[in-house]
This record gives sequence, structure tokens and C-alpha cells, in this order.
Amino acid sequence: MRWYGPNDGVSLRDIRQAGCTGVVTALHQVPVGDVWPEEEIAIRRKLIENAGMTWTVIESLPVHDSIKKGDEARDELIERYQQSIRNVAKQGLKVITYNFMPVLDWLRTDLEYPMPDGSLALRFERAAFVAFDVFQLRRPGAAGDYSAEELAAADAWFDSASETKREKLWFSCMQGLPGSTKMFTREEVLEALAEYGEMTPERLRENLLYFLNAVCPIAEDEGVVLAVHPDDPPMSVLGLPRIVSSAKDLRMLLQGCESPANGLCFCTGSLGASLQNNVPEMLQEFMDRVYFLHLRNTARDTEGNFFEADHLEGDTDMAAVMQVLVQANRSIPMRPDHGHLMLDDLTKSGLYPGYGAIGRLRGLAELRGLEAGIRSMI
Ligand code: DNO
Repeated sequence: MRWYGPNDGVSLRDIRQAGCTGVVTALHQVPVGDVWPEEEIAIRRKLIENAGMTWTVIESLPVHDSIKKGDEARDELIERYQQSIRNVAKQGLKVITYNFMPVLDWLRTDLEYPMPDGSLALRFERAAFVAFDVFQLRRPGAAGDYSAEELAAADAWFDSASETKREKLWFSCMQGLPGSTKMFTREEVLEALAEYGEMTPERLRENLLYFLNAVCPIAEDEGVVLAVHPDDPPMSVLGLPRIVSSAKDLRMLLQGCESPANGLCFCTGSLGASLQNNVPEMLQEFMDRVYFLHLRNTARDTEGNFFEADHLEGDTDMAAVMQVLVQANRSIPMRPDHGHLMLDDLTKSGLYPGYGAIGRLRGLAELRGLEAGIRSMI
């Protein structure tokens, strides 16, 4: 399971009792772009080992926006990233997860979407998101990025929303980076978006490949691999392109840097939120370069809305995914992702959205049962 560090409301003991042998974590206290100091990596590793588990997967070693934008500071920031790679390798870590989403990481419009059983899920509602962009963030030029129907739906959503609902939308969309309790401000987001200027998918991809071709040789030498997390949601957001959303994107990413250190964090939830993606087929195609797995499920519709369903429900055929994995017979670190907020977690504080203990424990237990069942049949 993912652990956000000593301030996480979920303890290492909880994670161990959920049946985990390994923990996925990051030094969230180190500002994006700074080198991860080896001593701090060692302290974190010891904490986890003292709790009876191992730490081999980092999630995430974030890539600075200068590298994504390809501005004049990028070479210096890439050198620092290379140094962090050396430092984590010295501490025995093996997989470095990162993403190439401009400005924001994953994004939802509702962090407390009620399920029929009273648990709470994460949801992305297209009309609410357009309303956020056009009426709340008031991004310059935002209205021009949407169709007349989308704008009308956003208008209707916003008109009928109570003040509390509007506030919840703002709160959900402005969550800071994972592991941070600080929300973004409107100014920060608008400024960061403006700095991207007229970014095209081609240029963003060039910047990604420039980064990969600079860091993968170091990773290879150090015996570690990189694993890119797909875009979440897998579509252009706030007027900026996203380039890790589809099978075509993944092909270009792997072909553009052929180092074996260039790999994927295959997230069935992020990829599965797009109607274009056949997740089990994609897993089969990219299996050799999958170095880390996020297994979760989404229920989606044709309008671009989705919510996070129970791990074995939703639109991705998780049994088919597990079959591909079992047949590949490789040992790949895996974690359940984004559980529902449920049972005692509903009244607990200090939890990060999607990262309560019990919902993820349920997801993990279901996935392990599915795996055991499939293994017993072959
Ligand atoms: C969401 C996570 C992502 C992921 C990063 C990787 O819960 O899957 O935040 O960790 O995008 O850099």
C-alpha cells in the first residue's frame, strides 16, 4: 500500500495488518526539484523495515514543471534528478514512479461521492469540471476549449449547485500535490498554467523524451527503473495537453527511449477511465515494460464522467487483467489504489482522499482472492 509518511493517519502497523509486505512511499517533505538526501532516504527505509516491511518502490519522485515545460532551468533540474536516482539506488530502492502531467497531479470534482452502501468514493464529473474551469478558476480563454453543449451543461450544473456544493467543487479541484495538505491557490494555478504558454502535445512529448534520455542511462547504471504513471483523468485538462493517456501514447513513450529503465506504472484505474482504452489488451501489449501496478476500477459513461467503483466492479474486467498478470508469471510490485472511505474511517481524521485504510484493505483482499482463484485454476 501507499504510505504518505509519519503524518499519514494510516499507520505502518495498519498497512502490515492489511496483508502488505512492502510499502510504497516518497519523501513528500522534500520540495519538488530538490535532491533527495541519502540520509533522509535511509531514515524512511529503516522506519519501514522496523515495521516488518520493505521499501523498494518510490511514489513519486516528482518531475519539476521546468522539465515538463522544457525551459532554461531544465538541465540543472535534470542533474538534480540524476543525483536523486543515485541516492535512492544507494539505499537499495528499485522503482521510481513519476508522472508527466503539467501543473496538477490526479484530479477529481468530488472526493465524497456517496455510494448506495453509505461509503464515499472519488468522482470526476465533466460538467462540474467545466464549471470549475470557467466559473470558479476563470482561466483566460477557458470557454473556448469546450463545446456549446458542454458549456450549457456546466452552466446548469453551477446554477443548480448550492453554495456548499460549489465550495466542495473548489476544494476537490484545488487539492495540492499528493502528500501535501496545502491547497493550491487560484493565483498559483493560473500562473503555472500561463507559464506553459501554447504547449502542444508534440513539444510536451519531446520534453518527456529529453528527460527520459537524460535520466535512463543513469538509472540503468544504478540498477533502478523508472515507471511513468498515466494521466489521470486521461484527457487534456485546463487547456494543457496530456500525453500518457492511450496505447498510442505509451508506444511513443517506449519507442522514444529504448532503455530498459524506461517503464510504466500501469494504473488500470487511470487508463480505464477512457472509453478508448482496452485495459487487459494494453497490459498484454506492454507487459515487458510494466514495473509497477496500480489495480483499481472506474465506472464510466460516454460523457466523460466516472467514479471509482469497488476494485472488482466497474468497467475494467479485473479478472481479465489478473489473468494476463498470472500468465506473464513475473513478479511486479502491485498496490490497490483509492479505496472507498468506509466503516470507521468515515469518522477518522488525517486521511488523504482515496487513501483510507479500510477501503484499500478491502480492495487488496479482493485482488488477492482473485489472484489466488486464477492461480488455482491453471
Ligand atoms: C493517485 C496516484 C498519483 C500518482 C502520481 C505518480 O492517487 O496514483 O498521484 O502517485 O501521479 O507520479
